[in-house]
Amino acid sequence: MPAIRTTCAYCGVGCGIAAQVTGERSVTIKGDKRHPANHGRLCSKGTYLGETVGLEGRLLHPMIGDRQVSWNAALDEVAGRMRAVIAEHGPEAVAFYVSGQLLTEDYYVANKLAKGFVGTGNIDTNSRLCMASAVAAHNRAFGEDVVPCSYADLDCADLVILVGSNTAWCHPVAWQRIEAAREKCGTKLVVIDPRRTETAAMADLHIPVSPDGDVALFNALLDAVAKRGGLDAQFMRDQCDVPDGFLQALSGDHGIDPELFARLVDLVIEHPRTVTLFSQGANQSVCGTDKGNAIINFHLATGRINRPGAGPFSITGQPNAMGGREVGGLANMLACHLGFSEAEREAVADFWQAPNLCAGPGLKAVDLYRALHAGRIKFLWVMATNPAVSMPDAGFVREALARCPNVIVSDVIADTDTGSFADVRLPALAWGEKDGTVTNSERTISRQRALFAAPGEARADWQIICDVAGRLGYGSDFGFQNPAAVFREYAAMTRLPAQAGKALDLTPWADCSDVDYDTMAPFQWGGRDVFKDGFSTPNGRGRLIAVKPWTGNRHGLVLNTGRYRDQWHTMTRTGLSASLSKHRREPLLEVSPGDAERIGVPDGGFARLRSAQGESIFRVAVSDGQSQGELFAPMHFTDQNAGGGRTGLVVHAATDPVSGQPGFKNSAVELVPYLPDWRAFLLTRKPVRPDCSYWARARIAGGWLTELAGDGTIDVDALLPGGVRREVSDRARGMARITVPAAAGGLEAALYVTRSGRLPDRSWIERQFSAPSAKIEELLAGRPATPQPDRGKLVCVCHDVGEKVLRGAIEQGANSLPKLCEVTRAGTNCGSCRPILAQLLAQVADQEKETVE
Ligand SMILES: Nc1nc2c(c(=O)[nH]1)N[C@H]1C(S)=C(S)[C@@H](COP(=O)(O)OP(=O)(O)OC[C@H]3O[C@@H](n4cnc5c(=O)[nH]c(N)nc54)[C@H](O)[C@@H]3O)O[C@H]1N2
Ligand SMILES: Nc1nc2c(c(=O)[nH]1)N[C@H]1C(S)=C(S)[C@@H](COP(=O)(O)OP(=O)(O)OC[C@H]3O[C@@H](n4cnc5c(=O)[nH]c(N)nc54)[C@H](O)[C@@H]3O)O[C@H]1N2
Ligand code: SF4
Ligand SMILES: [Mo]
Repeated sequence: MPAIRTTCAYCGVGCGIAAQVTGERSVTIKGDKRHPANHGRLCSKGTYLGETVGLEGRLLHPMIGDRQVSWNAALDEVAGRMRAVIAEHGPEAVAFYVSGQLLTEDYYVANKLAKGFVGTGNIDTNSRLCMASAVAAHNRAFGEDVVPCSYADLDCADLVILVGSNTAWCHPVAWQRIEAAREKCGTKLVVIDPRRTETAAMADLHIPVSPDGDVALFNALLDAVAKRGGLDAQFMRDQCDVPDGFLQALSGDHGIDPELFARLVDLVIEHPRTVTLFSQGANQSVCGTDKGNAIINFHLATGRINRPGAGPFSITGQPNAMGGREVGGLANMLACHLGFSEAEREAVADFWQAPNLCAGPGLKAVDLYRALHAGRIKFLWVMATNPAVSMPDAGFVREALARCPNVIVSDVIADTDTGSFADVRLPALAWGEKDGTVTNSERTISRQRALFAAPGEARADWQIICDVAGRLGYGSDFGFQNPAAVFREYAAMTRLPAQAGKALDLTPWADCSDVDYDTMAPFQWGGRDVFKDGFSTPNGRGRLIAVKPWTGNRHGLVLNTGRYRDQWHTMTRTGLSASLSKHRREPLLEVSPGDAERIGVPDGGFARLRSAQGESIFRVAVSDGQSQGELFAPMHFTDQNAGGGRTGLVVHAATDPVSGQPGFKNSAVELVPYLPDWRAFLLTRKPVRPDCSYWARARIAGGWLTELAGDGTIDVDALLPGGVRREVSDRARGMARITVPAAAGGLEAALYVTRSGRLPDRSWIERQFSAPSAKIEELLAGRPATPQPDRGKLVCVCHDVGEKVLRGAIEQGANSLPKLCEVTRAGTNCGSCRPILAQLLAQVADQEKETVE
């Protein structure tokens, strides 16, 4: 069988994949060399997609409560509940909360149903948590939500500035492109991030900006560049609207180490071809829209836009965040880049022949859940997102979900934190089964194609929505036969923005055949110079926006949150992969050495993180990448895989006044040490959900590794499966090592507990667990009889190479990245560990320098 060309399930880079189906639910994944986003490259998450396509944990049948029902019964139930709420409370009591992980076709019909037929503006998306500030900044500056850059600009820029973007972890293939440009053309790299991330450690210049200090920084940068004659006066005069006194009002006050700031200004003056790539450190802020405009101002005023290698480049998170923005999935947009003016409403009503077009914008996510909590919304349909985890102040959101009398959840996974609040759960097709289009960060539309038959009774999201629409009496408006039919209608609808002078125009696809759609090759709408004939504003000019530095409160500890390299969001799919689970196994709270000392939380210990919203326990990781007063926690962990590490419970729900996007990266918090009575780890074949104050579970080869900590006595019987046990314990030290041998000679389970001592090395025990026979005596001793070579901390997941092995190779002369990769094979597959390899090289070189001196 030939490989099927499709698109990665994860980030907004939107890499093409060539998938070779090898069995009923198995597939070999390779990068698609012909795809313009990646030219064959993939990161770790894309590479290991094959480990996540099994049916483990899938929701395969419609469920009302805990009862499996037929599709007819489930759809009747959903439509019946919705009709009853509309009849009694009006359409505005109905809300949809959707996701950038839907395909464009799903998104299009959801938006059409909500805004045109149910008549509620209350359809918002998790893109509110992600891209809303960039959208608002684009609309203010360009008159349309358009990203004026392409990945190819990264190849030919002289200077790349990353603002609030951990690109090496979150957009790894875009990062590989930046790396290649640096190697080939000497492109300079600046990273603006409060943390020294792996991305920042690789930069020519890292600016550890204070949380939300970006507007001040970019205003000051523009001021300094202006003073050094770096403005493009002609571009400003001919193509921009500049508010009166704009330049004079810029303050030179940047709050950065003056030496670092001077280096930044020099780099900018010396390198006119500049791309500023920004993501959540910019967007997820109470001043996120202003940050976006401060960045765009800099590009407009210096003419660093609409030319190769230059522009403000907002990079999207989810695979189809962009498609959702295009069809109009945000509550404050109507459809297809149109807003709610009388003329726009009329055009849309006419196009859809909509009986109930909503009157105006609906509620944005945070307000939507407030209305749910207050009982104003009585019906909520959640699709392809997990708000019980990912919304800020998630405890409040859980209360709101619990109060709502009608919660419908469409998901691919049976047990999710949000699903536990559902009255009806609908099984959707997952990546590898669904079929449609996505748009990536650079406006390239690609096909996601099905690799496998639909499992169980799962159905496509667009189909489920149309099925419900039919039951509401709108069958003829939602009678699409396939995703191609939805795409044709959407493409036809883009004549409305095109007629309104906007760039979004897919009308050539309006009458494509099913075959055209099936064979669609990736294409970029708007082209590389989308604004070459002017911006989308009424007068065609770009707008500089006067933005003021953020002056919020800055004392006490603040919590910054974000992502791990190898996990995706709430881990429903990446958490299934043993390879991806190696990188970070627990929710770590990263604390600066000074704060750790002051608060008394040692590395590897535990701490309780508290805020006005809620609290959770984390494992502490002392990190010199953190600045004093700033903590970092991952967003990924959920009730399904951890007790503790629940970041969303702690984050505040303050939002940007323009975009409504939450400020996930700057919450006031407190930290107190937590000293458990005991600590333990457990290896089991089946997943466990222990009852103790802290636990976190990770997938390993052959089963699960669970870390635990708690008070009182540990309930061994609740943790271990039945069967013969072998045990070694030392009551005085509160130490126990228990194994459950398997009949066939392997290991069924093992538990290691201590009250005050050290726990043994996990990696050796883990290997025993996946081996066909286990050395039970050695397992009870907690170590191998003959000492094993210590490979050090795992660095390369793909080729299983540890830090000590790498250091050894460097000392043996593999003193450059290519050499080190060649000798050890590390970094030669997905490339995600290459930043760490580079850091190791630099560290060893520094150490050698010190010894010589
Ligand atoms: N591995 C992985 N990749 C992903 C995802 C994933 O879950 N896992 N999710 C995808 C999605 S949906 C998204 S939105 C993207 C997000 O991609 P990124 O935006 O790169 O990821 P984050 O870790 O959320 O945050 C980026 C950085 O912002 C910094 N930051 C915090 N506050 C500030 C500030 O005030 N100013 C500045 N300049 N920086 C600040 C943080 O320290 C952090 O390093 O990743 C996508 N890719
Ligand atoms: N603290 C903190 N919180 C954050 C962030 C942060 O940086 N810090 N970042 C925010 C950002 S940028 C984002 S994008 C969000 C992401 O947060 P979420 O969207 O809540 O996270 P996911 O785990 O991606 O949720 C997707 C859900 O849809 C299911 N699913 C997957 N594919 C399909 C499908 O095809 N159809 C259906 N119906 N379901 C499917 C998955 O099983 C999963 O339950 O989190 C936000 N929350
Ligand atoms: S960079 Fe990685 S996660 Fe993102 S699309 Fe490409 S392979 Fe997928
Ligand atoms: Mo996102």
